[in-house]
Amino acid sequence: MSDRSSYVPPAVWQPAPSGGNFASINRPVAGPTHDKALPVGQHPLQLYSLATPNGVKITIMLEELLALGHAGAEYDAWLIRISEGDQFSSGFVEVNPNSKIPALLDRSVQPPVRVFESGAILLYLAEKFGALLPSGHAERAETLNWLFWQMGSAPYLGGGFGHFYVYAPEKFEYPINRFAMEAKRQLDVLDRRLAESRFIAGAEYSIADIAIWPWYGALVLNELYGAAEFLSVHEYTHVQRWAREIAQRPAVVRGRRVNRTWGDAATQVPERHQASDLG
Ligand SMILES: N[C@@H](CCC(=O)N[C@@H](CS)C(=O)NCC(=O)O)C(=O)O
Repeated sequence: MSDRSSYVPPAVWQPAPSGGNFASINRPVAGPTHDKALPVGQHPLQLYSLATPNGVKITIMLEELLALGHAGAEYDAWLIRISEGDQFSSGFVEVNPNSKIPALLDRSVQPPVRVFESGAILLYLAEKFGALLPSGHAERAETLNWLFWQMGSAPYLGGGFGHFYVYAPEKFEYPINRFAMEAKRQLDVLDRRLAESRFIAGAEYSIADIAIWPWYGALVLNELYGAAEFLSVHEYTHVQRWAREIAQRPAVVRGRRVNRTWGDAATQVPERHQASDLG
């Protein structure tokens, strides 16, 4: 192994420039950096987000709910440019004290309910509309197993593997090896599950699929980190089959476009306020 560092941690850590993508928005404290209220649209649900894997979980969920006929799931999706620090506005911090997208405000109830953490938002919406979360005790437990599996696992894929493979200022062998190992182990967990089950939690498409697909589905379709060859994703044939099936769902195609400001210009919908915004 190369890259053995001579770095010796000091007795007390001090902030230092780290380089790499996102270094400019990282800081060791929470709370707002500036006073700015969030915009509010006409719909009951106000989403403040960006089309990252965590963000599209919610726009896919909302588009699925609308496709199922839940008119109460109409939403305004406002763009939060995380690279410009929008997540540190006073208004955003009021909705999510953790300053990360996605964040949801449900104004259909008084007082309005704030919901942050993508898993909590998926669960909130599933319960509010009675959809995409089985009601049977065992099936519900299995769905929540995988929803929480995703919340615990994806940081190793995104903050671990993706960070060091793509965003870090240099290619460091130790963390890339460590997190590639874990990413492949997680893919194998999913592959074994999907060998026995059409969808993640069973026969029914659910919030577990919606949470997991934007990370692991996109990864095996080579739409995340350009790492398909590096991680030999062709080995995970069941994940591939599942990923392709979900990618074709119209609500998934629509949801992935909302709050998107990169890639093919024709597919970008930076803000969504009505169905016609998606063409
Ligand atoms: N566990 C959170 C993670 C959210 C998250 O990491 N969001 C990222 C974008 S994908 C973000 O807002 N980053 C901005 C920042 O760290 O300042 C969730 O699932 O909602």
